[in-house]
Amino acid sequence: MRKAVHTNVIRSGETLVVHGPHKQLPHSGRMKKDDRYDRKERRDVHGCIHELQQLLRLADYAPGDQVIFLGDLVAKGPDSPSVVQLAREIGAKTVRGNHDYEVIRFWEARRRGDHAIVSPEHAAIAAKLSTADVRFLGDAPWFIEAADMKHLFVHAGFIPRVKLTQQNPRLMMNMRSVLKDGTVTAKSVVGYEWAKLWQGPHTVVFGHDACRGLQHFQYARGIDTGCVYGGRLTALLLPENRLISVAAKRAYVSPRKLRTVLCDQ
Ligand SMILES: [Mn+2]
Repeated sequence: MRKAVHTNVIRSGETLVVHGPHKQLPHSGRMKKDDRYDRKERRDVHGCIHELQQLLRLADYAPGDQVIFLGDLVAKGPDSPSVVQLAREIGAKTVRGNHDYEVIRFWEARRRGDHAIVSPEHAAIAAKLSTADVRFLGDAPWFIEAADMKHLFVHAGFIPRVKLTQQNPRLMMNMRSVLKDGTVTAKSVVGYEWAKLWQGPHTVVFGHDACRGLQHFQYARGIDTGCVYGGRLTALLLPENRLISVAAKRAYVSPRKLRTVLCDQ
């Protein structure tokens, strides 16, 4: 049974919208300071619709709860269009993931009559999404700030000791590590976790790093637990600050690929 206290809803009046790859300045979807919310759940879904539905049930989701995805709703998994459709139906928000970006880039180029070089997988997903689905992904900001709760939500990460207004959008979708000489890289299991070096004051919740899995540092939490590789789909419930997860039904992409493509780089 649902707890009666969970009844408030976030307003999204100040969410900024960013279209396309040509914008160099980062933008955020900032929520009003007086917004209230009960619980937020966030995750890298990668088309795993079955696990997403199961996780929402486990979270005791009910209309009025605000769900925030950490990007990469699409690609790799079995049913990307259903995931985007479900996200829209429940009034969720999402930040932009690197795979979402590829799909949007292809869709927008095609609409302009241009060509965009993307993988066949991303092109196929773009063809299957409705216009409303693509707009939902295309409207996603690079990051979302919940000012009242001191949390930031981003797909991959932020460069430590760099102001939010000077963060690089491409890195926000792709970065994983910082090398000893300060170089920021998309590689995993080299150098340091960027999250370890992040000094707040916001606590950042992020995905994208399935190779490292759960990360819990003073001011950052990584919750990509590799569902699409046969791991788990994880959500962080706020304000309880509680992790919940469900096991993947199966590995949709070989776990060996996770190791060779990401971890061993
Ligand atoms: Mn990603």
